[in-house]
Amino acid sequence: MENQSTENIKEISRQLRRDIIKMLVISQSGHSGGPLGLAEVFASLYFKVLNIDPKNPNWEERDYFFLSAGHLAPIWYATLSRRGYFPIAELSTLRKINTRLHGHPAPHKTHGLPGIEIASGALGQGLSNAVGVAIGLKLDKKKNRVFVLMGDGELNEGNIWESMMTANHHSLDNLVGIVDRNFCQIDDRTENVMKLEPLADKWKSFGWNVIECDGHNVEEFIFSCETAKKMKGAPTVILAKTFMGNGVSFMQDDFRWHGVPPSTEQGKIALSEISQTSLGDFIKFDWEN
Ligand SMILES: Cc1ncc(C[n+]2csc(CCOP(=O)(O)OP(=O)(O)O)c2C)c(N)n1
Ligand SMILES: [Mg+2]
Repeated sequence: MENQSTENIKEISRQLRRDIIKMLVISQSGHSGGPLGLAEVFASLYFKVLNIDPKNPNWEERDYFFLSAGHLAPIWYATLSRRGYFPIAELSTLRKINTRLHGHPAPHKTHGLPGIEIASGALGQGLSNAVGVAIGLKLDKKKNRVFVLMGDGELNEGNIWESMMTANHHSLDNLVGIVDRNFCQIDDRTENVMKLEPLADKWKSFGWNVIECDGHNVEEFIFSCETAKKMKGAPTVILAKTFMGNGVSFMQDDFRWHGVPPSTEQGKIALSEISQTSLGDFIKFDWEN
């Protein structure tokens, strides 16, 4: 497990946002809003919380991570490369022909990336995948944990609620769900498309422990994960409040940025708003100084 300080994790979060903007400006295709809103969550998971070994992605003792909402791939790709799963320069191949950085994630064995266990993109399936693995680990008396990240709009999928029941039925205290609670989805605010509130009460009524936190506050999010790990007898969900497009003023909290990339001009502004870090960019545009 990497054990970075919270200050370093904040620095890494800024770098991940820069990476996302650059990947999307280059590809001119892909999702901006959700990925930008998850920089602190991914930096905290991969640089503090998860028990993983990037040099040995299939390590038997690893914690499993599933990205159920596969369209959030750009933040996962940026994080995996910064954590050492594959070369950082490869980020410039997002959505290109023959890339391993597909629009939606694919596992290594099907020309995807190391660290990706299963394909996602069809919403609603990741929690079922995670429940299956968590049951298997329990049967094998293993200590590995299973983390799964879902979008809030994704919770409209009925499949999610079936696996919520299953996780409770099997007392899966080795399972941690994380919901990206940004109140936005593909074409409107979540509460206009399909009302989710009172969301915490719904998870509780399905037998889950519920932790609510600020998904942009690294200390709070890490504390929530550590608390979730200690819970016994039932699965835990972390409802992480985030803002779509966080860090870029003209994208912030605006569902219209769900699935479009910034133009070059917009990318320039975005990068100027996301401060430089000391970690180093994978590409410098000619308009950067
Ligand atoms: C089964 C299925 N239905 C519909 C879609 C199309 N779709 C992609 S993302 C999305 C909205 C997801 O909302 P949310 O999980 O909140 O993600 P965010 O907009 O916050 O990034 C939809 C409906 C899909 N990918 N899979
Ligand atoms: Mg959402």
